Amino acid sequence: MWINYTSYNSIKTLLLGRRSVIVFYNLFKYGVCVCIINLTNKKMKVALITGVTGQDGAYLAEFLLKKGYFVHGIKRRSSSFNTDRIDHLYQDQHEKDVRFKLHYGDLTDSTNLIRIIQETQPDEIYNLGAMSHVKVSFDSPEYVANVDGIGTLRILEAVRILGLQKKTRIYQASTSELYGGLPENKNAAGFYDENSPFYPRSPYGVAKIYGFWITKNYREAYDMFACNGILFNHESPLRGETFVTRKITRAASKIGLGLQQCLYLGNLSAQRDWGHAKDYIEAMWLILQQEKPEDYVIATGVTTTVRDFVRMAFAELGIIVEFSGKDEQEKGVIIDVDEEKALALGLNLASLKLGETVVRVDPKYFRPTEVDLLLGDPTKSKTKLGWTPKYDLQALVEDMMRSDLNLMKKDEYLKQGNYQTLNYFE
Ligand code: NAP
Ligand code: G4F
Repeated sequence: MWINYTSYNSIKTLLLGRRSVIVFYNLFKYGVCVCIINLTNKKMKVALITGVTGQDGAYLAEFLLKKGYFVHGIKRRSSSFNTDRIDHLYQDQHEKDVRFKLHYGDLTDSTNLIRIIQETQPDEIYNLGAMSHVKVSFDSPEYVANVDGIGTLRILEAVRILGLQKKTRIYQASTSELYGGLPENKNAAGFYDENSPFYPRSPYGVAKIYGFWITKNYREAYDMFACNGILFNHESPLRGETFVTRKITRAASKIGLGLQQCLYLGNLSAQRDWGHAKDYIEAMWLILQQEKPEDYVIATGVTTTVRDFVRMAFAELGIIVEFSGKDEQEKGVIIDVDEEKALALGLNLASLKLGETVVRVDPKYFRPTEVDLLLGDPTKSKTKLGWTPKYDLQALVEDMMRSDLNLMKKDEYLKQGNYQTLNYFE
């Protein structure tokens, strides 16, 4: 009100023709004040992240905090600490200016979600919580339907019940698993894009397809700002240890350090479009900053076999692996060693012999139905969102290997000191 009042007075003075220079000066001064006040009083945006303890949740929380958001995260109650990935962000809640708060919750619990959303009044919700392992979804299909499918509905309904449709924007973590890798469903250029048909091949994919459509339906039915990010595989040093890339980078590091003999994998010929999670969480944010709610494919546009990922990971240590044999008999053997590279990393590869087998196939990792190939077309996200990923596959492998080698070196030191270390084999 005082802004209007002062502007009114200044204009009146101007019209009355008294000391017009001073009046202009006043108007300018007040203009500057208004700008400064507007900038400093600009309301802090509030985000709520489900799945904040996961790979993407951790990177997204850090990203939003850097952008000045107040970030609320939902974590599940567990019998031991499950916040490793976000502990560096967490503040003592008694301190001033705390901008990161965790709430106990679960996507299977509507009342809990309604209460958290009511308390936090978020401008943006990122629904990243999920049972996200495709192979495990064959073991617990009902649970995955409840969390990944109906969980999405619970978030959307909570926002509607609370009358927040016009305030709260919702990001739904959809997935390239929706496409199922059927060759005939690719576009003319050989990619999956926003218009490619879906054909999910796992209970996870089927649950996620419900999440996709219910998000789209609520957008159309209730005019909500609810969007799907159809994200292709994205990895990082924070990737869960049982996903194939992390399993490989951890095992390669251990083998290089002499802490493990052999890595057992499933389908080596599967092809994935692998990007870096740090790039992908930025795309999530961009999707919610647009004028209109829409769905976007986030991908690199390059696909690689599991076999080649193995080669790239070992090569980071100076270990050259080649594959021979077929199907279950296929194996990865050391054919060369770059001693200089290894030494520069502080590795002594003397115990590794040429011809030694370091990768074997174990059919227990095969899936009842497999997605053979994924390759996404990021044209829309690059042109409309202005999304520009910083990592290519080589940079991703380097980042993961650097991190896992450091991690495993800690185990090596502990072992040398006769302390016990854990294996965490799957
Ligand atoms: P992630 O590392 O497995 O994290 C999943 C998160 O969901 C964890 O915080 C987990 O909590 C939480 N969660 C699991 N069950 C829950 C429940 N019942 N209620 C509330 N939270 C629950 O997965 P991510 O790689 O970060 O992926 C994030 C999202 O993107 C997921 O929805 C995933 O399906 C989807 N997505 C991932 C990719 C990818 O390549 N990474 C690609 C496309 C889509 P705990 O820590 O307690 O287990
Ligand atoms: O690393 P993965 O388990 O990832 P998958 O199944 O592609 O799913 C991931 O990406 C999806 C996006 O497309 C997400 F929606 C989902 O939440 C998850 O993040 O397996 C990748 C490929 C598969 O073809 C699998 O059969 O690697 C093959 N693979 C071969 N050996 C293996 C293994 N996968 C795992 N996890 N472990 C193995 O030993």
